[in-house]
Amino acid sequence: MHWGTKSGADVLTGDGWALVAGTASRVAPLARYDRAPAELARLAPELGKLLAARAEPPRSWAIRGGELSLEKPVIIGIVNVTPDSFSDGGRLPSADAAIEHASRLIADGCRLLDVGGESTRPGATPVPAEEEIARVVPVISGLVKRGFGAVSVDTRKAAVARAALDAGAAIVNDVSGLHFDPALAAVVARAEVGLILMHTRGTPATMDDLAKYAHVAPEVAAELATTADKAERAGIARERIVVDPGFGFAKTAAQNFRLLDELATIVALGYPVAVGLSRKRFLGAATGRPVEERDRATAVACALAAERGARLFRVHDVALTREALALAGATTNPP
Ligand code: PMM
Repeated sequence: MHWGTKSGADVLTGDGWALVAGTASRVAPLARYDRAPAELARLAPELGKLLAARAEPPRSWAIRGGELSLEKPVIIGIVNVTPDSFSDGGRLPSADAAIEHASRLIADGCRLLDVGGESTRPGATPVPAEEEIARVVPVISGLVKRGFGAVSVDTRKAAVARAALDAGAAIVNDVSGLHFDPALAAVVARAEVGLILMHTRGTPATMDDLAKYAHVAPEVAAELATTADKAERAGIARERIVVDPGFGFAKTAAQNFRLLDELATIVALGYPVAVGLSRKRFLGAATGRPVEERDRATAVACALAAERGARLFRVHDVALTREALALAGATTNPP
């Protein structure tokens, strides 16, 4: 009753039940774990799904120099130039090898290339900014020079983002969700580029101990909403922001599956949603497959995420994912 008065919704209560009526924007706070009254917190995931089903997700994403259409799913091809990434570390030792690999990803149908020079797997050792710049800049400028389409830089650091943007990157993909480097938001705001804000807690060294949630999807949604507010207050336009729930980051296998199932709660925030499911450990927990044999599970997981409203898919195997997404799309929108 008290919540209803405060939010402007109409509430009718009886013995053990309540009827709440109001516009979607008035009722939406109930889908937010941090806003709903404690007794109603368990409603949040269901309400999030309901609201997401009726939400109009953004149809395009403002990146550097234009818009990326989100009418069709966007596959982001992974180009890791790290000697120690958990799934493909050390496979791309030189800039030429990375560019060659990227050309195959483009041929397979990805619309964006994500170049990363620092592994963020649990317990990974941090890389100094100069080293990270030396790894990613030659690759980014090579890709831009060849006209391979939009390139994003996977970094938590303002100095690396600045160097990558100078080399022609159109998007910054920050796995720390603006928590690691306080100077990063201003770099993105000034350059007027796209931004992916991923959810995590702590750092790669501490995140596994922070995987504690009462309700994972609404809590991740609430934390992402706070991060996106912070980005907007720093001068980054709302149309430039994509959110990502951060599969495998500060989440147990069970929490990752619950989050995937309840992804609509994240979609309900109103930003385009990206997912990074590729080869992650929780896929192995369900399939028993080692990391190098998880591309099929990745493709299936992407189709499930697409059904729940995700629009961008960061993967290693572009061809398989493209096929899975084509099937998911045809199921809701027959060709
Ligand atoms: N995962 C990894 C790295 N960067 N970026 C986004 N936006 N989302 C993710 O889930 C994500 C990411 C770790 O995976 P990798 O070592 O295979 O690149």
